[in-house]
Amino acid sequence: DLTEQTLIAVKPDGVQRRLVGKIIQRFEQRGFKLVGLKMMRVSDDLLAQHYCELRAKPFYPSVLQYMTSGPVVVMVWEGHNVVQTSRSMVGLTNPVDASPGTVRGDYGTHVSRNVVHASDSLEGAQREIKLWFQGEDLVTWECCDRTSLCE
Ligand code: YYY
Ligand code: MG
Repeated sequence: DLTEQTLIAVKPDGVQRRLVGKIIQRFEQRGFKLVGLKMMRVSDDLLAQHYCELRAKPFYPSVLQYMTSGPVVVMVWEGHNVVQTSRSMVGLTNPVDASPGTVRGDYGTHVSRNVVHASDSLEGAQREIKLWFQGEDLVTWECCDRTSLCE
């Protein structure tokens, strides 16, 4: 079974700019299944764990400050190769490098305001989903069209 799950989050800039619906729509249209969704303010502690790999980077303090400045919408999407596919749908980290047609290439304004987070590997996705969601907050449901979606 090649079905994977990944964590996608609309960052504070995406929420402020009313892009949540457009971003959800892209993942639905690509054939992925939404299995978790919530809006929340992120605690410093959760964010520090989420971005633990960036601790030594010069931009780390500003990332923490920005990501806690307003609510985020965090989601778990499921489907065949969803981790890699969603990275390509989201585009490169800096919007100046992100191709048009990607979320960051269409909506991103600056590397520090790049609209969305997407897990970068299967292991990363599993770690992040555990961090952001309790198991009982993920919903199992059947797609009526699952045979055409290669779930
Ligand atoms: O996975 P991705 O979000 O594409 O990039 P990361 O290298 O994991 O960095 C996480 C996050 O940090 C990025 O989305 C914006 C911010 N950031 C920044 O503010 N300035 C940089 N020079 C690099 C990253
Ligand atoms: Mg990353």
